[in-house]
Amino acid sequence: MEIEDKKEIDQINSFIQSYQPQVIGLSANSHQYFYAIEIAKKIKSQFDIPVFLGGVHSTIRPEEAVEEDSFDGICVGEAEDSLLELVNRIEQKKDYTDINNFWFKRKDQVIKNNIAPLLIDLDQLPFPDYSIFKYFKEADGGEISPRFIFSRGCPFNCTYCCNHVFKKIYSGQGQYLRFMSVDRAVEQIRDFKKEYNFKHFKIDDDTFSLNKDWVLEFCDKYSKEFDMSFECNVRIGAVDEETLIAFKKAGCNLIKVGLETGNQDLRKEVLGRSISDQEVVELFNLAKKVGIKTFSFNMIGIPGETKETIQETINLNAKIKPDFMQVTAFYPYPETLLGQMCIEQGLITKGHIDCYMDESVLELPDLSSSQIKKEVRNFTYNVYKQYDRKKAAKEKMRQIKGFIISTPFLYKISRPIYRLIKKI
Ligand code: B12
Ligand code: SF4
Repeated sequence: MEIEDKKEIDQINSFIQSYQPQVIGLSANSHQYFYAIEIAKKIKSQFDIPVFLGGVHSTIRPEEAVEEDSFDGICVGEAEDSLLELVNRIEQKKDYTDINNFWFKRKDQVIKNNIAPLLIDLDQLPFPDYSIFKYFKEADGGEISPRFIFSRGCPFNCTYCCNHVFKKIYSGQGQYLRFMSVDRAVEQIRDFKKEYNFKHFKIDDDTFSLNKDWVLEFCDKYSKEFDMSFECNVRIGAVDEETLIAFKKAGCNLIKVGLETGNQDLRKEVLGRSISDQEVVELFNLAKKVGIKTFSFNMIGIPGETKETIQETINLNAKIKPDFMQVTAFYPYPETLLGQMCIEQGLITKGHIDCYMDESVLELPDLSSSQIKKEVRNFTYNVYKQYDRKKAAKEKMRQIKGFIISTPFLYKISRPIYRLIKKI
């Protein structure tokens, strides 16, 4: 991948020149990994500063990341303490190649340090310093919608998700699923509210509804102090009516739910999610009854997918009528069970892709990657078509507009035509 936007790398360079850091850290998931390499290479070509990589990709693929020369070291796993140790040692000009969680390549040798035990008491973590992000600085005084995370981990083992991979990496290193205390969570919101002006926030926990007692206590304490709305992720089967009522009272106005596929067998056998269609319908009905908006996450192009199973996903969405939908092409994340299965079955025909929304890297026996892309693009329209012609028409217009904007020739001729139509 090439950094196309020269402005972006110029910005990075001028920031480095003015800030004069002694160390640079990059964080990347698997989609961002190649971009991180490009950025590291550009930095290394101009500055003599050590660059480290951390985040999801170096955690699940350390053997690959450590071989990359543009990184001076890579980090495996959660690293609040280890990163602090690293920067302290760099500041003191001491050797840092024995620090937990870090891997280094020195000459032909790879130094693999141990993973430190997981931090169990999340209350010990300082609050994130959002002020370092330009976005928050600029938004200050205006309106922002911050994201909070109050727990780490997930007890489920969906085959396409990285959680079972993280669990394996951390096995024997302490309890994987951890929650900060409710008081600390509320304090974090309070602390942030002192600095920034916001009326709505997002809770990004993998599955916020997991611990019912925690959630009920949170809703109670939060609503006594704040009058702001929020949205969160919930898992079907891990949320009940009492919790949804408490959510509503506390200000939750949107729950986001992973539906993934409308075919029950694929959901269970391929994705590892033992959730019935009945449970899906019940949860969406319940949310409607309680007065909370809904959002469904869907994937197209999972192994075993056919035109018929896509139609089932469309039908199930048309039945539950979510207020918002997201559909993406399934991506086989490295080291996940489903990712491995795709490799074993020879389904992966493309390497890295830049677009993680509608591009598929798979060729399935019953669906080509271009068919998957087409189905992803038409999904929302196909759902609305079944019950709301106005929304379907709006979605079609959005698609046409997107197509024109992404086709330079059409975009060029569309503007004079548009002006002409407006005059008439
Ligand atoms: C919040 C979240 C989001 C938010 C991001 C909000 C934001 N502005 O950052 C939203 C909803 C937008 C999002 C979108 C997507 N996400 Co997401 N997301 C998460 C989630 C739930 C939590 C991530 C997080 O912030 N954790 C808290 C931080 C503190 O933890 P951390 O990132 O692991 O960082 C620790 C260590 O990794 C390390 N570390 C991290 N960086 C660095 C850097 C250095 C230098 C060092 C030393 C250490 C270090 O230290 C940190 C503290 O311990 C994870 C699930 C998870 N359990 O991780 C998925 C996850 C990261 N997302 C994932 C995916 C697939 C996506 C999407 C592609 C989904 C989609 N198709 O739309 C998009 C891609 C977005 C993009 N730009 O690339 C995958 C990534 C899989 C992979 N192999 O890359 C994950 C792992 C979930 C999964 N399915 O398995 N996501
Ligand atoms: S419930 Fe969600 S976060 Fe948990 S393993 Fe499944 S997909 Fe991942």
